[in-house]
Amino acid sequence: MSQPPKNLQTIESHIMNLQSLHPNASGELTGLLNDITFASKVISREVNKAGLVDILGATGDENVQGEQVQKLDDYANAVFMRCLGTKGQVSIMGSEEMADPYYPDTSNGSGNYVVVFDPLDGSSNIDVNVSVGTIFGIWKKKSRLANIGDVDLLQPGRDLVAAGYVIYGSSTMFVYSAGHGVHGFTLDPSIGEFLLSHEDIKIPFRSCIYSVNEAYEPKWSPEMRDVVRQLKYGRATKTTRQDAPGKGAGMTARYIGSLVSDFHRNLLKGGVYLYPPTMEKAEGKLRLMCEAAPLAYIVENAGGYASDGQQSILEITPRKLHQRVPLYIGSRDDVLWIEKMVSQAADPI
Ligand code: P6P
Repeated sequence: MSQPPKNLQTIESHIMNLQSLHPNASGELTGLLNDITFASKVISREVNKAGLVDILGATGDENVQGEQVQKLDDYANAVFMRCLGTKGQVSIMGSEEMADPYYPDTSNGSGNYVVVFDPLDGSSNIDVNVSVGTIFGIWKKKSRLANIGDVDLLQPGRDLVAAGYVIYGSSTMFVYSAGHGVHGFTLDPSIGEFLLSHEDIKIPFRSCIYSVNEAYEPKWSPEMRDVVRQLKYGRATKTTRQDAPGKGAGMTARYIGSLVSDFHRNLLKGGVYLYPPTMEKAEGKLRLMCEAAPLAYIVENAGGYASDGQQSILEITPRKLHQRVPLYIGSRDDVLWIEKMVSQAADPI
């Protein structure tokens, strides 16, 4: 007989405990977070049987990003659309899979919340059985319901009230923060519950891992080439990395090509993920609202930092829903150093 897990706390009870920190809370955010955990269980079931049924491969359509839409992308987006805001809490939904925002019916609720999500990031990896993920951010609307619009949607990450991601890997994990630490829950499929497995996650101050697609090196700026060279050979401004035993002066490289997977590993072990701009993509590839800002909120609540090379990701007010940004995210010491190297090159005086 296996021993019962020491801590049988479900994510629902954890979220309820957080709600008790806010005596005036209406319970709407709690309900919304529970909607998201339910949606991720439904998506997890489908992702984990991919390959067994005809849900692999592309639909033949292109999304607003000009990328091939995978069947599971569509499915995951539909699940989020159907499961979120069941009590009228959500007045605007933005999805990486939809060109325009969606305005749900709020007649039976307050419409207090705005949710932006990437329903299935890294989905091109599904066909080769690599982990993929969901990323979400939750803001509070600023206007009266009658005047809902871009001022409510295009908010900086600094104003997030909660954010999180789900990683569909060797196990399905739900990691979130509502401003009181970062907590990870692992799905026990036998009971259909997310159980607390990583309480109060803190990212190591220094990295021992760097994650970047080095195939683009010829298209980077000279200072970015120097940054990655120093990550390999050891930073000129640092002594040998005592915190990376056996790694000598530099770090080890890990790049899965699935942002949630690379981010999650770096969060737990200490690492820095880089998606620099290139000559073709001056703004980088990753989306500010549905990828960079939610993960920046998570990493800052875990003691890390996220930058676009000039400023904190959380300080950027989006110009548009699908705005892209360069992204450097992970262990605080290394991301601050990268931001210094990049901003000095941009403004050498
Ligand atoms: P590249 C997946 O398409 C994604 O948005 C992230 O999940 C991933 O980190 C990145 O793009 C990979 O991009 O250009 O290295 O293939």
